[in-house]
Amino acid sequence: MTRPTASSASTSVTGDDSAYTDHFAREHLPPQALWPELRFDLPELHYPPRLNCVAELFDGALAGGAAGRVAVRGEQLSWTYAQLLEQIDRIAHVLRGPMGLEAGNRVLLRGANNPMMAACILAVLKAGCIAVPTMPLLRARELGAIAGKAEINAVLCADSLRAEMEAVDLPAAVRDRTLCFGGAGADGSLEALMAVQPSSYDAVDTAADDVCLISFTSGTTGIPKGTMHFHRDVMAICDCFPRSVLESQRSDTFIGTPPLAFTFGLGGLLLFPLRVGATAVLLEKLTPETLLKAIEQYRATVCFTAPTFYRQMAPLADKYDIGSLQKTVSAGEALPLATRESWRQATGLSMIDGIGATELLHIFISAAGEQIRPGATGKPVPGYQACILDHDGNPVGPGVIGRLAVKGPTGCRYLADERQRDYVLNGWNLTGDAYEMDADGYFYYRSRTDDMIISAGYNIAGPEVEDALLRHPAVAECGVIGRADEERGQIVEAHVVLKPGHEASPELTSQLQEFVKGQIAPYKYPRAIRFLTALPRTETGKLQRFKLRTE
Ligand code: 3UK
Repeated sequence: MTRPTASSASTSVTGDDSAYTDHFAREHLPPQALWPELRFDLPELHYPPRLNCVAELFDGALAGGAAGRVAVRGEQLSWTYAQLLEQIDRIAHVLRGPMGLEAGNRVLLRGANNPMMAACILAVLKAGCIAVPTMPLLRARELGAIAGKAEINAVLCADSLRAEMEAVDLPAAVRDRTLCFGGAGADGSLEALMAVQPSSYDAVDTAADDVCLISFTSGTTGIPKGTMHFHRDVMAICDCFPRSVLESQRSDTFIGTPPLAFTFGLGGLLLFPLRVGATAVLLEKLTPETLLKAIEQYRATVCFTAPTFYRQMAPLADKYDIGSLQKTVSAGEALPLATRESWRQATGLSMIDGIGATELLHIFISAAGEQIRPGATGKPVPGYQACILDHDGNPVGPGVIGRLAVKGPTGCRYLADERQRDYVLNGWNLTGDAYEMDADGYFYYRSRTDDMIISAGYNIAGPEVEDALLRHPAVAECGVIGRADEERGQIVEAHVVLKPGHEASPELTSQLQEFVKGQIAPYKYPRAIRFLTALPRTETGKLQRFKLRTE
C-alpha cells in the first residue's frame, strides 16, 4: 500500500486495518479510481495511521492545559473541557453498552446547536461509530431518505425534534435504538442512561482512514448526496483554514449560526475551537438581532455565518457593543462586495470570505487581513491547490471564466452515488462553480456553473447584478436568475426584497434598472424585476434559485 508522503501525493487510502466490524462504509466508498487525488503537502497533514479524531482533539487540548477552561457554552449551561469530555465518554458507553452498537455502525443525529448535540456527535466518533448529522428543519420524508441511504443503526434525537423523528419510516431495530436527549431526563432518555455509566471511555482505536462522518449535502436540487469523511479528514480541516487563514487561538470565543449538521458549522463552531483549546458558543434559533446580542453577551471574538446574516446585521450593529469581535468569516454563498463594504463600515472589520463544500468538508479558498483582495474569494488555503478548467478539462490562464477545480487533503467520496463521476475529473474536485483567476493567483467567484445567464449571446453572472442592486438604498436582499425568453433565449430577472419604508412601484422598477445600468455594463440590467417579502433560502443561508425560477 502506498502511504502519503510530503513529496508524493497519493490517492490511496493509508490502508491500515479498519477498527470496524461493520464494513458498510468501506464497502460503499466509491472505487478508488473515481476518488480525487489527495495531497498531503504540509508536514502537519501527516497523521499517524491509527487516529481517532476526538481522542486527538482532547489529548491536544488537555495537554495544552485546557481541562479547566470552558469548551462549550449554551443557553442553559457551560462545560469545561474536562466536563465535556466526561459527557462524551458517558454517551460513548451508552452507545456501545446498552444501545448495543458495534464499530462502524451509523448513528443518525438530530438537534439544534447546543452543548449536548455537540457531545453526542463527538461521542459517536470516539466510540468508533459513524455520525450522520441531519439539519434540524428536515421533515420525515427527507430524513427517511437519509436514514435509508446511510443504512443507519441508531438515532440520537433532541427531544424538541422527536415528533418529526417518530414520523420517519424506520426498521424496528432502529426504532428500538432511538434515544432522545434534552428533555426532562425521563427513564429511557439518553441522560438517564448516561447517569449510570462510567465517566471515562477509552477511544476506539480507529484507522486514520476509517469513515467517521457521513454528511449529506444541503443540495438545492435532487436526491441528497452523502459525503464520506475519515478521521484524518476531520483533523486536516482543523489544520488548514483555521491555522493559516483564521489564525485562531485558545483565547478565542467562537460563535455563529450554521447548524452542526452542516460541515461549515461543525468545523467553525466545534472542531476548530476544540483544536486550539478555545471556547465554542452554541446557540439555537439565532436571528441577526440575537446573534449581535450574543456576541456582546459572550464577548465572542470569531463569528461564522452566511452573507445574508452579515447583510442584515450591518445596519443593526451600532445598537450593540460588539467590540470583542476580531474575525468574521462568511461562507455558504458568494459574498457581494456591497456586503463586504457595508460590514466594514458598520464594524471596521474586513470580512474573511471563504468557499467550502460538503464534499471537501470545509473552506479551501480564502483570504484574511492584508491578503484580502476585494471582489475575490482569495487564494487556495495552504494544503489545497486550485485551478480553472475549460469545458474539455484543460487548465485556462488568468482572466478566463471556467470551472473551479480543487485538490487537497480532503475530497469528494460520495456514498454509493453515480454522481461521483460528475464531481471528480482527472483527480480534481469540480465544485460546480464558475470562477476566474487573476495574474496573482486570486480566485473570483462568478456564479454556479449552471446558473450562468445567457441572454442574447452574452454571458451574465447573476451575482454581479445582485451586487449592483444591493448598493441601492431601497434593496435589502435580492436574487437574480435567467428567465426563458423567446427573443433573447433568457432575460435577466431580479427578485428584490425592499428595506422597510420602501414600496414596490413601476417607478422604483425603472429606478433600479437605471441604477444597475449606471454601475455595470448596461446589457446586464434586469429586464424584469419582481418584488417579494422574503427570498427562499435553505437552512444554511443559500438562495434557492430554482425556486425563483419555478415561481
Ligand atoms: C457555494 C460559495 C461563493 C459554492 C460550505 C464552508 O457551503 C458549503 O458547502 P455546501 O456543500 O455548498 C458548496 C457550494 O456553496 N459557496 C460556498 N461558499 C462560498 N460560493 N463564495 C463562497 N464563499 O457554490 C460551493 O460549491 O453547502 C462552506 C464550509 C463548509 C461548507 N460545507
